[in-house]
Amino acid sequence: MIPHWLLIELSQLDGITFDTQEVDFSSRAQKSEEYLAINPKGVVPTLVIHNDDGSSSSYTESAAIALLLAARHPQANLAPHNVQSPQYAKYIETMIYLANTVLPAMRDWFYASSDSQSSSESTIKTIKQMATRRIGAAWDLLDKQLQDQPYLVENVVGGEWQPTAADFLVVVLARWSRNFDEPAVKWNNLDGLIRRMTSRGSWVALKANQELEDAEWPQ
Ligand SMILES: N[C@@H](CCC(=O)N[C@@H](CS)C(=O)NCC(=O)O)C(=O)O
Repeated sequence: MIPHWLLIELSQLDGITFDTQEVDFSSRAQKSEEYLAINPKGVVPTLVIHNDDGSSSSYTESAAIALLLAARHPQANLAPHNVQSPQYAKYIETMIYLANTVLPAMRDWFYASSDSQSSSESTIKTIKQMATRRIGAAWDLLDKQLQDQPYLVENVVGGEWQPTAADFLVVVLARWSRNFDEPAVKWNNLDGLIRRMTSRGSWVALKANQELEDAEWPQ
């Protein structure tokens, strides 16, 4: 979802073209020989970039793809421009925090049974509890980071705050928590960010493209 959303954003602002290909989990297409050739981890997402010389390169890891897209298209202002600035450092720190802490905890929550290869209800419950605790602690921290500012990282262009790739990524992660006992929208500042980000035209296009079953999130 994160590469797709950013690509829609870039195609609107920067005129880049892309297409998407669904990976059918029900037939385990993510583990097929053909797919493993472009992503040996056997997971989504994969970004394939067609190079000027006719070759193509594939890239994996959702947060890395987000960083890459932001860096390759500076006109879209998805990252602070000055790599020497404290704002850029905060941006990288936030992206790594989301990738290192929140994403793996989400993976643990959703894949508690298959990744642990356990059918023990108590094992699965413990994994989910640990993941939930980590995710809640992350929402606390990110909510504080949003105190008195509209986006996670100061990225002011022409006098106006612009969202960075970190804001797009956190909203995707927040959506995954929508059916948790404590969804991210329960944190006020995060809720504000989610509403700001999901009012973008690119989110509306993403929802239509992905035919999201819960098109009404956030309620
Ligand atoms: N660290 C990877 C994790 C990717 C991941 O776990 N993707 C899930 C979907 S959200 C997946 O492909 N699951 C299918 C599987 O594990 O077989 C990333 O951030 O790109």
